[in-house]
Amino acid sequence: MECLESSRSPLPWSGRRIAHLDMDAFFASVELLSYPELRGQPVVVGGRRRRDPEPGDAKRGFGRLKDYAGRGVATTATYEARALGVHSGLGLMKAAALAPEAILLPADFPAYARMSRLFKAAVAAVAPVIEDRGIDEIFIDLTDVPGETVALAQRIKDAVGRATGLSCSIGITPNKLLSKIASELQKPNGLTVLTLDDLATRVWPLPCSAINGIGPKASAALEAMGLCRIGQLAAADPGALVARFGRSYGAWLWEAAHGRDPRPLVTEREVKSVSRETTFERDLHPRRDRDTLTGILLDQCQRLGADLERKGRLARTIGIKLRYDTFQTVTRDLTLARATADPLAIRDAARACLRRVPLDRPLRLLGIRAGSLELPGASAGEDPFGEGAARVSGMLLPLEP
Ligand code: TTP
Ligand code: MG
Ligand code: MG
Repeated sequence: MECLESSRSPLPWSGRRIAHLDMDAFFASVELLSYPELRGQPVVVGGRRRRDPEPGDAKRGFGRLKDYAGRGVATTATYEARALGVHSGLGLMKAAALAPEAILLPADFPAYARMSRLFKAAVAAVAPVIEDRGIDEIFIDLTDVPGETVALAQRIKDAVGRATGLSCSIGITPNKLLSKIASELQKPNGLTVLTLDDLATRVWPLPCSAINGIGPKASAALEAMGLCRIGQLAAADPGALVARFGRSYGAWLWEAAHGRDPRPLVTEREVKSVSRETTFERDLHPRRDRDTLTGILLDQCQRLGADLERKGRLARTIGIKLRYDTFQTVTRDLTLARATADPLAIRDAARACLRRVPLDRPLRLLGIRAGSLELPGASAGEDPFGEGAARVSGMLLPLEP
């Protein structure tokens, strides 16, 4: 409580009004636009990629989860399927045990990308300061947009609905951290406005894992310290958090629990880097789990390459981030002779970085980052380090928390 007082600003919005918008059951909802007859039913998206229709498909009808055999996972599920326990990341065979009659649809990524562009354009027409957070979510800075907060949020939801036929959930608070929490609170089709005065009643009762950036491992470690709820984390001794989680993450945990987050929105024009990172379900050892780690790295490189392509940028620097089982985090980066969006070139650079960090402890997180982004052709012909040469720098990268 004491801490809450000290963070309270005389302005109800601490000067800022930040929205987080996240589409509801996004992939599944896009599918329902094509198959309205499935509305109200449990529907799961996942498994094989979409193929061209074959003769007899129409007669066979929709596939059911119970008929699925394989190692695919659910990418998402309608809220009707979630009520039966199906969620993103769940193996489809396990999902079939919970919801055998649920309809299984293959993913159609180009369709989701199209809808993603449409909803973002619709929001931009109402409020132009947007940070793109991925296929189905954005932050919107409403500070300078005229209008009462709830009415404005409703206008944005209506604009998204008109442009796509889809529903979304919006959270509006003084910062990105709280808005990301708020948008989840009343899903689907939610509209949640919180001020710092609501912190104790609406945020502190939530589990620590409700904070974006506190994954399963960190929340387990917090739980072991007796800190299960955000309110308990806020009341914890910040020194003990730093001792357990390191100076940067420990201090961030405490600030986050107090609802403090000064980060500005990073708008498209200002994108200086793109990154992908994975926190593992269990700690992975660089030697014993080498194959798994190699697979994860390659997957990240492919995703990063696709991110760059989508943004129409090439990267001049590639960085890696590792977090050890101790929560200590190290980063390395490398400046390339030639800007690239090629996943294999990104992988080679990441491997060169990895050779420069100690790999003797289990890892809980691996991330890669593409920085010094430029437009294709921006440095054509210029190759200060010679063909294929790369300059390695040991600088610590300020990667996102
Ligand atoms: P989310 O916004 O996390 O989930 P969602 O939109 O399906 O549902 P919610 O209403 O809770 O927001 O993810 C957006 C899309 O990203 C989701 O529709 C499918 C895809 N996705 C995956 O492919 N794998 C995953 O593990 C997750 C979480 C999402
Ligand atoms: Mg969503
Ligand atoms: Mg999302």
